[in-house]
Amino acid sequence: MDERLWSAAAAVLTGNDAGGWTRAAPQLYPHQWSWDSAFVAVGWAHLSVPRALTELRSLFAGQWANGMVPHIVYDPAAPAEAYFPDAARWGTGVAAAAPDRPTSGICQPPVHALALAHIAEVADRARGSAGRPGVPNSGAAGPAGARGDAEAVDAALTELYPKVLAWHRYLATERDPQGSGLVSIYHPWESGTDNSPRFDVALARVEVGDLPPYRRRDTGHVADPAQRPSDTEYDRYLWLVELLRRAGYADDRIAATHPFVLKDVLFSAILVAANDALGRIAARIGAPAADRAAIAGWRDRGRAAVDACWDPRLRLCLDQDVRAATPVRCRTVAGFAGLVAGGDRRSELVAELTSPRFAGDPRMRWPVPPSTSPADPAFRPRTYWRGPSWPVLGWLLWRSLGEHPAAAALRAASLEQVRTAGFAEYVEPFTGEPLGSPDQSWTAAVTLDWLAAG
Ligand code: 2M8
Repeated sequence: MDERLWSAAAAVLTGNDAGGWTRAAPQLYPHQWSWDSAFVAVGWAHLSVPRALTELRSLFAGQWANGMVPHIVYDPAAPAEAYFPDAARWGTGVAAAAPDRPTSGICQPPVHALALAHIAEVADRARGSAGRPGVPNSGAAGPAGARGDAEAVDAALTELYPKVLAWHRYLATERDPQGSGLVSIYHPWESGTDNSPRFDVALARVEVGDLPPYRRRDTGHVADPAQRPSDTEYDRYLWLVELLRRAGYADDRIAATHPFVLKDVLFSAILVAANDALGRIAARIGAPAADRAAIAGWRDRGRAAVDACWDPRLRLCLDQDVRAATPVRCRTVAGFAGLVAGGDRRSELVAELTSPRFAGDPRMRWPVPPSTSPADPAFRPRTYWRGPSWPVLGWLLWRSLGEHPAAAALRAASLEQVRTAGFAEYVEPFTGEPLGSPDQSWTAAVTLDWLAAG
């Protein structure tokens, strides 16, 4: 165990702890982001199981009545100018929204059930090894009670399970009215991979109308504004927000009229893995058979649909652009959706992941997957989701690889990367330069999990 790295990662989570929830990053992202908070809970589990559960509880306090978990739960105590778009810009005072929590009006990939199942596993393991020195969260590593006793964990699973189920049901129905197994997104921010080239064609079709004026805040928090999305992209992002707001965040209206609708293959794959995890939780707490059948049905339907997005030429799974009725042909990390969903393409996808088009590019400082392949014409090594590597996505792929030998190599390379680049939001893949925000919570969280797996 690398004690120094462990303590440094723990210090990032503690430093970003706002009391029951964790800022995604200290300056750039001063609120609670949905999928960040799930990854963060994975890390917290190794420090304190109760704190990890609180992270998810506080996020789900912002859940909407229709089941949607909003992508940002705002800190009402943070000044409005801390982040743009601020809560007011979303105009989410609609019937479905949580009454007492300011939130955004869109969502992000559903990592939460994975986090919840992970917390329960860490708690089970820690109880099995209680007090063994050097075993994270074994009683030796955390404050008294940090392991979470069995009854408290089961009570938390029982409390959170219906909320997670409602969230998955929302995605499987409102976001997939066709029953295709693939989730529709209405905004690149919903993918979590905001300005990935995956969205270039669909975003270019968006004609910006009478957009209320705004001032960006993000570019002031990074060393070089060129590391962030462009102003043209931002105008379109804000225009999409405006259209969603004007549609009252009503999914049926949006599905019929919104100019940007994509079947997001990575989001859909994460939902498959999350349904797998939710199925395990449902069995553990003795949930009704009808729930368990629905969860298994969503999982199987999603897995088959992700598999059908396979493109034999690019050797990746592709998003589907609903408005253009075409697959989105580009090489990005989202193409490994089939690994995350656990379908039949595993060996082909591992071969592609480790090929010179991705982690095996000999120019890479460490063999970790870049967000966009250097073989893609849109690749930019320093620009946000267009090339840099994101440790958190490396973690998602690592976790999906299970016992495959490629997993150990990816873990080792990722740990080398954080040892050198620190807990950066993203990393220039060739030079290893840390980019974006320092002390990004989810980078620290996945580091804890990688270390605990050693
Ligand atoms: C980034 O997204 C936000 C908008 O949601 C932004 O750029 O302002 C993305 O990397 C997203 O995936 C992440 O959840 C968020 C906070 O880390 O930052």
